[in-house]
Amino acid sequence: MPANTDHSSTDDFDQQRREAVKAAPIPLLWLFGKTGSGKSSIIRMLTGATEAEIGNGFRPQTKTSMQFDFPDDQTPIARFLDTRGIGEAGYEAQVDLEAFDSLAHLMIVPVRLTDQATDCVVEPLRQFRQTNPFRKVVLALSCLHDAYPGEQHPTPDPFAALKASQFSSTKLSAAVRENILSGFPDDVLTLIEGKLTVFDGLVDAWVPIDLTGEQSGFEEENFGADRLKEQILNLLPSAYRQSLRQIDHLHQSLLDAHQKTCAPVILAHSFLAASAAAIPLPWVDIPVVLAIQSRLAYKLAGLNRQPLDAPTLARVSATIGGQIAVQLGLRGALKMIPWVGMAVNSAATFAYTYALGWAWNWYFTKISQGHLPSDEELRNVYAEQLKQGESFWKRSKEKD
Ligand SMILES: Nc1nc2c(ncn2[C@@H]2O[C@H](COP(=O)(O)OP(=O)(O)OP(=O)(O)O)[C@@H](O)[C@H]2O)c(=O)[nH]1
Ligand SMILES: [Mg+2]
Repeated sequence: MPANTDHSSTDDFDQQRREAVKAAPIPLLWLFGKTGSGKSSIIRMLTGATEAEIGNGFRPQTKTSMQFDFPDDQTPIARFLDTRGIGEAGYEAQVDLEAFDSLAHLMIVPVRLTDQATDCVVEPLRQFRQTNPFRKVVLALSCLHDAYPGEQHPTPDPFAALKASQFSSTKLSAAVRENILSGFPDDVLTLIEGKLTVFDGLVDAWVPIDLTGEQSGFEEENFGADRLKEQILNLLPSAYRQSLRQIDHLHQSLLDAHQKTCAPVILAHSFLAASAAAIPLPWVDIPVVLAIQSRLAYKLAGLNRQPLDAPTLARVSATIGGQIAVQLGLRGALKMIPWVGMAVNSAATFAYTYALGWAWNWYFTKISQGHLPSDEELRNVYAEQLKQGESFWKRSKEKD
């Protein structure tokens, strides 16, 4: 087979990758809240990324806003806008609005329950709402503990008895106060009602949260996290839900810290490969999918602190993917390979990339333990993960 690498220069691939990212349904969540309101904590809770990863990943957008792409900006599955300087001199909401209005799919507005100086959030929000009444907004009433310092949350969580629709109303009925939320002190409920009144007409749902984090001494360190996720999924345009759902699903099923680091990387590449395969443009074709897959292999090598050379890449990929030519230069030859028909299908490309990623990850783990996996072992791991990838994709599609 001819290996004409000139077709697959890095520039060429990068251009195609950028187009694939543009076409992929990657949710962009706009966090709009004062400093210390809990924006970064919400990003951490939703993605499982560490504080350092989030801090290092921010890229400046406007004068007062930054974007964080998860797991990275090359192959993102979710994007977050973090607005800073709200309530400070010189903050210009109009500038952010112009920059993000057409991009953001959902706004999350964290407000500390006990914060009484909320005009600086309410006024820009009113303006955003007038300009774009269709984009949904979630009010996250954060830091509940500020209202009952040092005490645990009531158990069982009284909010769990509220229906999802009751979080879309900005009124707490007397019946809800007395029958459902009576475990909270009266003044806490009054604070909540106060906030709901202030944000009446400006938000589509509200969620009480308290993301105290580990080592805080609280029994429930992520109070309300699931409710917030549920509201975000409810309010996001449906095309954008899938990737967020997948992050969560993965995190729930992975206990091992190393796997948790690799999982978003595998997921993001699988997602992007699936998007690239779905783009109905002649230039985003199989080599992009292959390039994304080999980039994934290199990325996983890095995360596992293992070297990866071209012969190993070729050997392992050929073993686990059947008779696949992985060299990026085989653009012409690839058209003749039987599985091409399969690879242009998004669902199959997702599962295929997902399985490849986990098989690579398993391979590097074994190598680091001093064991060179046999072809058969690799094929078994790959086959098992292929099934997982298929059901993963199916499950997250079914919920829509
Ligand atoms: N108890 C409690 N603490 C929280 C909550 N959310 C955030 N915090 C804490 O409040 C502090 C600020 O939270 P961040 O998430 O960094 O706030 P931010 O909005 O990103 O702030 P800036 O980056 O300064 O704009 C941190 O020490 C958090 O641990 C919450 O819901 N409950
Ligand atoms: Mg922050």
